[in-house]
Amino acid sequence: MSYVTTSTCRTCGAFCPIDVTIDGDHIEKVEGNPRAPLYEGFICPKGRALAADQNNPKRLMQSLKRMPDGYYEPISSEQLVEEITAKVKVLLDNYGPSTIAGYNGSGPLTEQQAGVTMMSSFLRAIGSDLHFGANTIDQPGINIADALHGRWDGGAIRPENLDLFLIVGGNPIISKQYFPQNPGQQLKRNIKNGMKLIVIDPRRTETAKRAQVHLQCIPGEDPTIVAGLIHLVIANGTLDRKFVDLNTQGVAELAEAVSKFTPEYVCQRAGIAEKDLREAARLIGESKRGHLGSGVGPSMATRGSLTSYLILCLQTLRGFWARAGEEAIQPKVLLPRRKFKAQPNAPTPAWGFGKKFRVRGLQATVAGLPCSALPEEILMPGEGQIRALFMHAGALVTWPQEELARKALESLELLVIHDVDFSPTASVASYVIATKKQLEIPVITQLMEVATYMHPGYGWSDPYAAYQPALVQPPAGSDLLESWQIYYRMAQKLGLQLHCSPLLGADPNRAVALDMTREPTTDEIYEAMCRDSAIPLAEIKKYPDGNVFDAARETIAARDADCSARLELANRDMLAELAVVRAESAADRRGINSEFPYQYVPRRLANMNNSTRLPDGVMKTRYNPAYMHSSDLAHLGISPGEVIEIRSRHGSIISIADVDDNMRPGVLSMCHGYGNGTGKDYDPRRDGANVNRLLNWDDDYDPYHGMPRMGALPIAVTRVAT
Ligand SMILES: Nc1nc2c(c(=O)[nH]1)N[C@H]1C(S)=C(S)[C@@H](COP(=O)(O)OP(=O)(O)OC[C@H]3O[C@@H](n4cnc5c(=O)[nH]c(N)nc54)[C@H](O)[C@@H]3O)O[C@H]1N2
Ligand SMILES: Nc1nc2c(c(=O)[nH]1)N[C@H]1C(S)=C(S)[C@@H](COP(=O)(O)OP(=O)(O)OC[C@H]3O[C@@H](n4cnc5c(=O)[nH]c(N)nc54)[C@H](O)[C@@H]3O)O[C@H]1N2
Ligand code: SF4
Ligand SMILES: [Mo]
Repeated sequence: MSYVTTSTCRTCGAFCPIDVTIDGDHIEKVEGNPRAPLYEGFICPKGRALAADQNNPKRLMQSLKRMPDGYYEPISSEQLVEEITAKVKVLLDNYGPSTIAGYNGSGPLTEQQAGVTMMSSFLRAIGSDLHFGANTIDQPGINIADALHGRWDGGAIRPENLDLFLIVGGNPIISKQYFPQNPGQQLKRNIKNGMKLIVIDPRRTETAKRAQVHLQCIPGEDPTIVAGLIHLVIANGTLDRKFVDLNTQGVAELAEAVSKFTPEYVCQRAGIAEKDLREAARLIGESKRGHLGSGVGPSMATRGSLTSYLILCLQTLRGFWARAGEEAIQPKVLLPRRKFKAQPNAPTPAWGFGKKFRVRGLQATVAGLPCSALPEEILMPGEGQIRALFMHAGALVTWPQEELARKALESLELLVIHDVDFSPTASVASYVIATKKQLEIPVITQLMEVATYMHPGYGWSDPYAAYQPALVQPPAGSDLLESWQIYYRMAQKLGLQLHCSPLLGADPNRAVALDMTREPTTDEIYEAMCRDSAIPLAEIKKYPDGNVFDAARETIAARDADCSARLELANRDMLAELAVVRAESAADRRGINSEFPYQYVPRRLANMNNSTRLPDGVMKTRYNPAYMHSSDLAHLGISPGEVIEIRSRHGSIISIADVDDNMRPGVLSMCHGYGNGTGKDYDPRRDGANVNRLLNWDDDYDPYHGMPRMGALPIAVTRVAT
């Protein structure tokens, strides 16, 4: 007899509430939950595919061990813990803790929330501070800019009150970033209520199609365009004088720095029409309650920190921040209460923390440890060489420079990968830990509250939270672990004490010491992670559809009488970088020439979340097409569906061309997370292509967080004779 129960989809950060039809331990169907608040029953194709995913015949049922001949043999979870612990012990004894690192990717982070805390606690317990993540190949500039500019303690304006939203290189309708709950409907409703939408993107995206103004720019020109907008807003006399005088410093220096970013210069350089730029500036200047954000586009195009910094400056110049007496967005529910105040938090240092890596002189920044140091720190002999890595990610298809990633991961003395199937990255591991899938694990929504500390585009503007239990048992005959279990069991065997706490926003001294004599349940770990939460977890558990908890609403308090903090509009490093932009030759910087006449840019696809793979036959296309404008395809003599070669100064891939007249001519758009095949068996129509082969860690990397050029990349495109 089948029945319907509720859960939360954790495939991406939107955390949509779902109705799950179950028969015994078989998931029959997954639909949106229309009774849940805020989401209006929304679900995307990936959410619906959870049923097929759960029943994927290719899923890992047992953990695997790499044998000396390179083949993998099943290993029991008991034996696996035994062997991995023994290897860790040898490494600790011989080389010390700084040779052991952990890495959490993004998909696994949302699905295995207890895993992150426990990996982190384990590393701390052995004395290693090497806990890496994907943030420094994502949007680290947002964190850098926040620190350099200072944060408005009242937070952003509530989305339903916005009269303007500007997005630079992001596509919320597909990615959900900035409008995580049913973005299409939210945007539609806001626009109907008078909100103006401005999109800066070389592609006429699903979001751009709804925009009043779409600046379909040349990739990589975001600092130029935002500087031009700042120039116009100041020149038009539309800055919020009162707000600026009370809360900021450096407006005169900023005005001077952008003065040469005249509309003529900006539009000529960025390939956009002057009337559109002026219209955008007029809308920004006229609006009272705006929000300006950015996605991965400008971050991947290099100078992401500068773009994010300029966006914050523009937002502040217009006073687009929530004021005293208003209801705050992103209040905490499963985290300790956070108070909001209508005043600035002064800037803080952004980079140069802790150990200096041997690679490119990189250090930790407010965006975390530099991912770009990791492959070479694994390969480089000597003091500090990383010899063991615990990884929960798809690195081989999500890190730039696949060849180097492969070489580094294969050279490790111990590489432990958590995985749900035998992914490309699993295929280089010493051990692959067969991991439970999301509907076999209880869920809390805490992680997306944590995410608000790192990125403004996640979480809920209302105090929403949900908990649902695990819905089904893993398949009969399987031997699976949740990702946290290995860390607890190793700690137990090594006689170490682990602690459990939320990742951010909590008092570290209040972390819960776990009972190391009896293994906790996931629910008990969640209890510990939610210690001191604004609403007790037990209360949240009473609402199987999730709920908005009015008791957790927060009103923004008035400014302290003695507040003297100011938001910084003229950070020296940022303005120096801006001066470099203005002084350089745009053509040289872009690197377009007769050998590489096109530009590659990143994008997300509706049917794929990073490198999380869906079972065969669920989606119409399995691969990641290379989208170009029809005029470019005609010029190259390529028809849609034909096999092409894409070549950059660093490498080449074989892909399948597709037509999209929403592209700016001269630009090729392609999604990451696919394809790691080579040789005769490789079929780009089955496997897709790994765009990370086109990239290189040394290419235009950021001097602080180390993220290299991952977009606005010069490429050549040719037809491959079949
Ligand atoms: N060229 C290029 N590269 C990029 C990007 C880009 O735009 N262009 N984007 C970057 C960004 S923003 C990010 S966040 C990273 C993301 O990349 P990663 O941080 O690597 O994260 P995912 O791709 O989500 O990780 C999915 C992998 O983890 C495995 N896995 C193991 N356990 C689980 C589990 O419990 N659940 C799930 N779903 N998977 C599991 C899956 O099988 C799959 O192999 O990629 C970055 N890389
Ligand atoms: N369906 C789906 N949703 C996802 C993900 C996924 O893989 N699939 N990944 C999740 C993750 S990890 C992240 S970080 C977020 C990212 O969220 P978004 O940033 O919204 O993601 P994208 O859809 O890649 O949007 C980037 C946009 O930048 C544009 N762009 C490219 N280069 C440039 C440039 O130089 N300048 C400008 N102005 N624009 C440019 C691209 O055309 C694209 O439309 O999405 C999350 N949500
Ligand atoms: S948007 Fe799709 S993948 Fe993301 S949580 Fe919602 S249903 Fe899941
Ligand atoms: Mo990301």
